[in-house]
Amino acid sequence: MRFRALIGLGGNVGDPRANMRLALLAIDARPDTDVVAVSRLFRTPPWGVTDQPFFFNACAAVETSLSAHALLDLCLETERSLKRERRERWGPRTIDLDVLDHAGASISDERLTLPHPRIGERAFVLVPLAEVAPDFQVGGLPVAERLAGLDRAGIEPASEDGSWWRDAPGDGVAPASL
Ligand code: A4P
Ligand code: MG
Repeated sequence: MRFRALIGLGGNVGDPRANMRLALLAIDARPDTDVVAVSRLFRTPPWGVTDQPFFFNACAAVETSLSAHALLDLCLETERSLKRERRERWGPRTIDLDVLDHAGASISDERLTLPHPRIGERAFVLVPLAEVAPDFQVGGLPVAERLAGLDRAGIEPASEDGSWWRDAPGDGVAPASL
């Protein structure tokens, strides 16, 4: 059984683009999961706690045989691997990988909430999400309509297209090292 799932990526410490790229390459390299669409990379003003550096954000659509919880575990493991790798080698780095959707499932347990509860109020999620899943419903409205009511000031594309994770500098860094 293959499921369609949506993942939100973000980071604001060190080299978020490089970390997001490594995360997507590692996920795509797995036999059970294919990355089928990636948004452009966006530079986004910090939301929530505003006294921190700008973020980079993107969204990806994947096809996976993993359950929602197994996909969450993959995201958390990938985050941990990148943080550990980067902390040892190059100083502080961080990356966040959120499961935004897993085949439309509604889940609410101590580990996982789906759909991700705060998508609807976050332009830094909705702007990239609109590129990979424009019809995805957030609180009963398609992403594009949901975005219409939100402040997207300061959110700017940081890549030409959705291929930034395949052709970025650093080729030769083996995702298998994760
Ligand atoms: N968890 C439950 N449901 C999910 C889900 N659907 N996806 C649990 C992922 N995780 C889920 O996650 C903590 C726990 O949530 C996980 O272990 C999992 O079991 P976390 O991402 O470490 O939580 P957090 O970061 O403390 O909380 P929160 O509110 O999710 O923060 P975010 O979403 O990470 O926000 N501004 C901009 N411009 N761009 C950003 O990316 N990000 C944040 C942090 C703040 N401001 C930002 C951005
Ligand atoms: Mg999070």
